[in-house]
Amino acid sequence: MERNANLYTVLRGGFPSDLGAVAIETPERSYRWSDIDAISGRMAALLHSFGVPAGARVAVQVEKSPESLMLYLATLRAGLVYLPLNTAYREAEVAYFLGDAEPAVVVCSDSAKGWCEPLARARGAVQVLTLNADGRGSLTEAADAQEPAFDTAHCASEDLAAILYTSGTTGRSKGAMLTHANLAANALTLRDFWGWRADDVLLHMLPIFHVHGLFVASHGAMLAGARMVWLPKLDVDQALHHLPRCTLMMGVPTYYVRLLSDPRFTREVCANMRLFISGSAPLLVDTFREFQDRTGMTILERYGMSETGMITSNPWDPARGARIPGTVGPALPGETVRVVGDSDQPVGVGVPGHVQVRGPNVFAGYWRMPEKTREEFTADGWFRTGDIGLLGGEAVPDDYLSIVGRSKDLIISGGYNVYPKEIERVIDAMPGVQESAVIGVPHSDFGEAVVAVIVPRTGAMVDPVAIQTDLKSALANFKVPKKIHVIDALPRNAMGKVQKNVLRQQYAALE
Ligand code: MCA
Ligand code: AMP
Repeated sequence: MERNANLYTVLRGGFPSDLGAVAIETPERSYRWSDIDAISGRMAALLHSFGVPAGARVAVQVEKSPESLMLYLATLRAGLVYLPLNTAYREAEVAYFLGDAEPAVVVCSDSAKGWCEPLARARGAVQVLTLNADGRGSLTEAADAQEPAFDTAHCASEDLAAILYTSGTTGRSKGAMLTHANLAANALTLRDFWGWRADDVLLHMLPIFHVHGLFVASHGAMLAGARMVWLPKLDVDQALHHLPRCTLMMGVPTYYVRLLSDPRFTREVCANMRLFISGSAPLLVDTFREFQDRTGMTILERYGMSETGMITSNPWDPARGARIPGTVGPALPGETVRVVGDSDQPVGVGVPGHVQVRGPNVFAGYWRMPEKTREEFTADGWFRTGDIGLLGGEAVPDDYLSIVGRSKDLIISGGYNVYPKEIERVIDAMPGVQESAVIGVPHSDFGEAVVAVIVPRTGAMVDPVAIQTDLKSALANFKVPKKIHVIDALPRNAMGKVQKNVLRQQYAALE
């Protein structure tokens, strides 16, 4: 029989021989490596007992807890497909994901069960379970009655492990299908490229419904057999408390901006740290330099996507090269990156173009969107990232990539992606609104902030505060514009296209 490509088997291979050692530490309690095996085993046995077929989806919208990580591992072990959902998503957003992915099992918090269960059942879910921030709920209660030993399901490399929804430029989210082999390839590469060690202690403060916190951070620690200090979210006080005994931290740029804004964040606090990693959004060169001045340490910036996991990274090992601010480093081993013009022909070094990638990490396509999948790949198999970048440049090695823009209309706010079209559609449907344009403007904390510019219908009055309130009930909070401007007409070019660059300049001064 072919070797078991189940990602859990790969991760399990990294656990230390002493399974009694602490694997995850929260402010309240610790979990040993043997607990990961046992708790994920009991949960996998429970999922298995539902009799749903291999490849069925398990959709999860819960607060971060060690048990929510175990649920992810259990889903892998049972041969099912994990579908994590941002806890900020509102009912209408969740309804879309459940309708599109048709999960057999849905896990939500007790407080959301009232609205989530009918939605899930109406879309074919056979089981709706709960898991709360304290790790309790009907899921853990039922799992406790199962045996801890569970034979991890046999998977082929191309079997799906997870579907991650990433918004589309049309405003309709697409499910990126990631296989066991995609995730394993990226995790093993990063373990070596970042020099993960068994004695590392990772400060884990990222949410685990996205690639960064769920895959990049957790997989790395598990593969290295390294301990995680597990906090529910970014909390600067907690970070300052735990950093002195940690060696590694990952965050979106906002995490570093917030640490630097606290004078207690000093060289002494970081004395035990060996690596700070930033990604998901551009790290400003000013933040990079201020961090160096304050701590004596150099942030490592890397670049990735939901569809691909990590693509490029500045080196950890100085023998491989320097960490250069404003760049995201060379392609990771085993991957190839190219920068091309509009006709997919590579452009020269130092010339900006579309970034494309190829490698074992690149996803298997968008869930039930074969047409969209075809569009996003070139005829010879390169994935179009939608980012604009350049290789090399002044005082930068030729294989280092810099991200200089995006061809996709995307705002990244505090590491969360916001697609203007989705918000414009909701605003445009509101009474009194003729049309709208949603843009991103520079923001000192979130990197970019969402701003809406609205044109009322002739004779109508629109109230920005009322619009913001209505948007909050329809959309996740991070998508709601921090500011709304009402104007008479949107600037358009000769082709009639809205000139968002003009609006971005005009409304840049948000703060
Ligand atoms: C919270 N708010 C936000 C955001 N987060 N608004 C805009 N952008 C955000 N990211 C809202 C809150 O709902 C609240 O609204 C107000 O802003 C202030 O909230 P605050 O308490 O400051 O927020 P927080 O709870 O501290 O969260 C900020 C955060 C969080 C810690 C930066 O957003 C975060 O953890 N971001 C990480 C995202 C991430 O993991 N991305 C990885 C994607 P109100 O005042 O109205 O109540 S994976 C990826 O991109 C790829 C693959 C990659 O390369 O990694
Ligand atoms: P998502 O697939 O939703 O997780 O978002 C992926 C996008 O985040 C990429 O296509 C980039 O636009 C952006 N991104 C991730 N890392 C970086 C980085 N280090 N610098 C600039 N943009 C980044």
